[in-house]
Amino acid sequence: MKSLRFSPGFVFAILSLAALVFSVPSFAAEQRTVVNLDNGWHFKQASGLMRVESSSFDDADWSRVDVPHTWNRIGNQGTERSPNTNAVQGIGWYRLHFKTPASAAGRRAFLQFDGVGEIAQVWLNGHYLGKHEGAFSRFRFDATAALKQSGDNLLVVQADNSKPAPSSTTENIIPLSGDFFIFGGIYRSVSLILTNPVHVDMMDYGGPGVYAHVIGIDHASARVQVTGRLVNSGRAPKQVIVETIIEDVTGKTVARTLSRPISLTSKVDVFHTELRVAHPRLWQGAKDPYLYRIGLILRLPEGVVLDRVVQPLGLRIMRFDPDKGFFLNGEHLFLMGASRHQDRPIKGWAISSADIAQDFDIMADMGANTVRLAHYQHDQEAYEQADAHGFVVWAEIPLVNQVSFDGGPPSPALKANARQQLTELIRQNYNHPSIAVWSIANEIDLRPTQGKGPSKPGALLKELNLLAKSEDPDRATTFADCCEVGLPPHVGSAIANIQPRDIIVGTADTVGYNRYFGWYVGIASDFGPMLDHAHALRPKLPIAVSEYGAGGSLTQHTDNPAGGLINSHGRPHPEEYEDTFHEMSWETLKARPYLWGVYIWNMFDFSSVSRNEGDQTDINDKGMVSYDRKTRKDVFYFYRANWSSKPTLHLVGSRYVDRPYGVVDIKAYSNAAQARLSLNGADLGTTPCEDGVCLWKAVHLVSGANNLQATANIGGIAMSDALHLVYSGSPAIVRIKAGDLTGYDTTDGQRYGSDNYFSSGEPHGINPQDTPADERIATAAADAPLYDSYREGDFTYCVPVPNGRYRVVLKFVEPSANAAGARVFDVNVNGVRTLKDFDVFSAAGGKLKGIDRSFETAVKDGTIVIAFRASKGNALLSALSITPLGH
Ligand code: GCB
Repeated sequence: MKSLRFSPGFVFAILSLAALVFSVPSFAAEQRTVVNLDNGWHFKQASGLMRVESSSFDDADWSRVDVPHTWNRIGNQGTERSPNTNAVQGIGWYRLHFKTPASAAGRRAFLQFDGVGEIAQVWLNGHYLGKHEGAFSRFRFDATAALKQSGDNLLVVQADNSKPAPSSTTENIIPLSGDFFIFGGIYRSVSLILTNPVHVDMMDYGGPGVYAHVIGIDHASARVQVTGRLVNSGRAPKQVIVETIIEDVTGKTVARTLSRPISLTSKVDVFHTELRVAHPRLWQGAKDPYLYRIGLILRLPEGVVLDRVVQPLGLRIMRFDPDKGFFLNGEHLFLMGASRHQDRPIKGWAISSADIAQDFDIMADMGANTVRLAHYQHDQEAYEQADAHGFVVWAEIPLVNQVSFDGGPPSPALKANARQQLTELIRQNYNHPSIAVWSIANEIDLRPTQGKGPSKPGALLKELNLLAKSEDPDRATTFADCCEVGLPPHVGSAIANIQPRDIIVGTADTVGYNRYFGWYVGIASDFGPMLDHAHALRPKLPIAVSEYGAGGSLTQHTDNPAGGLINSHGRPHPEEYEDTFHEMSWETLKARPYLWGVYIWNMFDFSSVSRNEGDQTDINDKGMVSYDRKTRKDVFYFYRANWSSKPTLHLVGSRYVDRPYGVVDIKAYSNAAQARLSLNGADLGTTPCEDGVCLWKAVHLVSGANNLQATANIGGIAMSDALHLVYSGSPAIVRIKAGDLTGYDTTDGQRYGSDNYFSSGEPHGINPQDTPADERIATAAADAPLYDSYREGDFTYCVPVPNGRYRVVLKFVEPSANAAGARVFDVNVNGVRTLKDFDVFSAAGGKLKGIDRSFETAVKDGTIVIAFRASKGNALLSALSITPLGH
């Protein structure tokens, strides 16, 4: 027997194995017994408690809880933190009394924890069983000696999610930081597993002890190599026979090996065998996620079954090509999907199987064929869902943002913890066919980019890459880079020379780029050139886009996403901005065949205590779907229209009911060739749908209720969708707040809509974004907020209004010039020069003073055209108001 080079996977409770058909009688009492320990815990969130593990400790006043459980509660609707928030990071205690099962005599006992945030220390009947550091992986303790032969047992767990800081308990546990909350508590299931003294290894980094590896597939057969770690905890060597079976989905045995009697000694023995599946049906992703099951059965030569472990088996070959992308079983597959975090409102990480299944159903419905399970190991059920749905998975460890607090190399203890968490990830998930890549880090080059000093992750990344390759030589490695030097224009280019700084792209087999052009940096059109540059720089490196995204709030809206500056780290986050961002980004990404995959950040809004954004608090709102999974944002349907073959027709903007403007563009996301629109029953005609978008321009709303209905025939299926809008304005009154994304209601009740009907110019604010409220400069004007944004440059407004005579009022403020003459421009209204050589500074009598100019004009062709042309500096405008004369 050789030692095991690679491993893990996942253990099925023996209780679920009834479907296996064996040639010998099975003796259930000799196999595994799994006792669920989820219910009836006592809990207290407290530090400084003494002797909690003792049976005499009084927990009468503690709360009664069941696990999965967390004490934290993060993230709420609204712009203030909810009083129900619990962001306390520290210690929580759990105590459980349970009875020794009758079948325990003479057997080994293991306590299994599927996930505890973040450090777990465990005592059974006062005996210290040990500590596990890391919030995401399954772990086990051998509890045989501590378990009572009969009667009542006391299990005590201390969970510690202290915030990582120098000298904290978590100072050497990854992640040291990250844009997600580390929930404290026993947030996944707990069980007691009883085995025969001769059993498949339970102590292999939480792995299943049975690892199947596809070594070759052709049309005639698939060869599967199986490694089993076999343990004999008894004193004397034991003769066993190892049977391995592959079953198809109906439970029929399609391959089988039976060993000669093997003598198991008291240590771990590693067993290898090879099976051949004739005429294999491949695991083909979403097209045909066909799963076999592989079972390893340990029995005595006379037939008594001692142990069985069953694992999923998918026969598939995955490959990455730097120019052509990803190949599954020899066929090209463009991986399109999103990242998923595991939390939900109120429950935090303590989610249910149904929650996990729902997440995968939602992703499948969007048409995704891949998922990045970010930024850490998810529940086993997530990987099972991926196997079953046919999602290709990016799996990763939580090595996020930094490897040390001071920017230096990681400590030996942190390195050891990263190695442990990577080994656990790989061993526990080795058998999932859906997993394509092991990711060893995320944005580990962020610190220098944020100006927080140097970054030295290089040596650790190399080490982790080697570890992943030695654990699993067949799977590719990757990591998500945020800030590689030398890819202009991008995050970090301005401080690219901060040294010492490790160059890390190229360390793993592939790389993913996390880039947010048009959100945190630059504009959406920077994305393509950046990717092309990266590809040219390293032509042999397969690259993906591991993150791109924009916030989208359900209650904040804009009439024109180009109308104002987005405040990426603040408020508002109009939903329509997220739509446009993704329309533009997807156009760029789909045109780059060398990318092996693209991952939207993120599938679901998720909690993060550093976020006060959009209309929520402590939530990152870049999801396609809301935090509670109840609302699919409009952008979800954009991707569904582009990614899924399911008929899709979705009118955009249903949450933006009360509209300020009477003339609007109506948009639907659809995979129809064309769609028809009606308004209050009147036909508005058909429009072609291109790249998933159907657009009806300049639809005239009526006063009051506007019931829009879109219809389309998609592959013979009649589809329709409705949109209800309200327009309570008058078509002859148009008020626009220039340079602003959401508009403003004046103190006397006039509604200025968000910037609209313009071409050219750039939006600006008087105050830089994120200026604290008490530091914001106000304009000296009657209604100052109306003047706090502006459009600047040479630009034109074409405002639709009914024919007639109008008063036009233009509102200005000089935001920056300190003297007259720096900014001089003309304004033409419907071809008539209305302002000549206008200088706001002079007219207003200084900087930051509001000044209005008012004119009359006549409209004969349904539009007022107002053109701004500068002769010195840039023209600008803060707001405009159009009202009919005599109004
Ligand atoms: C990133 C990080 C991710 C953040 C995301 C964001 O690059 O990898 O953890 O949540 O950006 O939304 O800023």
